[in-house]
Amino acid sequence: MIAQRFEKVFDKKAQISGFTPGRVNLIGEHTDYNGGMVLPTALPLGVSIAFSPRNDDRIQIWSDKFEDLARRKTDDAPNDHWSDYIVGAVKMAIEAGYLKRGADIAVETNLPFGAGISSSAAVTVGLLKLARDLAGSTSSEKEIAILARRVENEYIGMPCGIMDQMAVAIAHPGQALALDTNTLNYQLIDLPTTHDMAVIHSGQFRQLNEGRYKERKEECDAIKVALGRENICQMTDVEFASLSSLPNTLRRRARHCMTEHRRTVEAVTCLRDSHISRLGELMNESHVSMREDFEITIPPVDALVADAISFGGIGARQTGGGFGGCIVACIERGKRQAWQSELLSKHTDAFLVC
Ligand code: GAF
Repeated sequence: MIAQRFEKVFDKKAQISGFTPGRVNLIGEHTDYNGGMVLPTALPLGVSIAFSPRNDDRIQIWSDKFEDLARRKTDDAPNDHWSDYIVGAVKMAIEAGYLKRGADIAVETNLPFGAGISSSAAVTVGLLKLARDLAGSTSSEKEIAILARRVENEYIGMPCGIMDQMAVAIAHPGQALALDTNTLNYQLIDLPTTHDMAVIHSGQFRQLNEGRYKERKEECDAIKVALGRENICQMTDVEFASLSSLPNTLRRRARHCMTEHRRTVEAVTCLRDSHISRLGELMNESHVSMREDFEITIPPVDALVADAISFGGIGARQTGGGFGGCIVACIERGKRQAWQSELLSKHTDAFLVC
């Protein structure tokens, strides 16, 4: 229990504690910084945080994952330490008026890191929500998600979109968040009870901020300039054709953004109408687009996805930023155990997340 952990580490009671889930994205990848649609769902796994404000500018953070107590300050710059995200969230909580000075914080998580299932968004959103609640502020979950994204964009220097923060702030396990990242309008849709969305880690660990995400973001920025619009996911066929003078690589990136958005819009309808076989096809097409056009998959993940489908999955795809991490597969609940055993016995680096 996180409150007990806090008490043991800091020798006092935490003033507030809570749990924030991780997320898995069912479809709609790299659309969230291009004004497109995303369809993530919350996981039963996540991050528990307990904290108490301090009367000075120190930030002390205990992490079970690192079995370490980090001693930081509210004016610290990021220094590539695991505690950076929490320091950034504390600074943002101060800027938002939720917190006056530093804090003592304990964090426990059962989310694997570098898996593409949003451990960082769960930490930043979780801390900001607790600080908001303790301060008695009426800020909405959407406002919290926007602040948490700013921690990544402005403090960490990771140019991510808004999907992860909105998903972990708003969705609950068993529900998908159909989010239009252009307007931030959303609806929650129940997942089918007949099928599971299995999350399997490929065993290939990745780091989002290692440069390739930024590279894709810059390529999309170049497409935005060429089209003269920010929400390039919503480009028309005519606009896509007008990109013919761009290098082939950029045209493929543009095609992914356009088709992935369209697939995700259709997937929302399929989920609402319980049209699961078509949802599976869209997941498969999404993986092909990430592999061929956006080029963010790696061979071991491609092989895992291919087997997840050939062993009986309705659909499967890499999920998250790319270059390793997890796949998500839609599988009939009754077939799940046999399917999972066969897949994991062939892919010995892979392991079940949930
Ligand atoms: C990462 C980012 F943080 C998200 O904003 C999103 O772009 C995703 O990669 C790719 O869809 O999780």
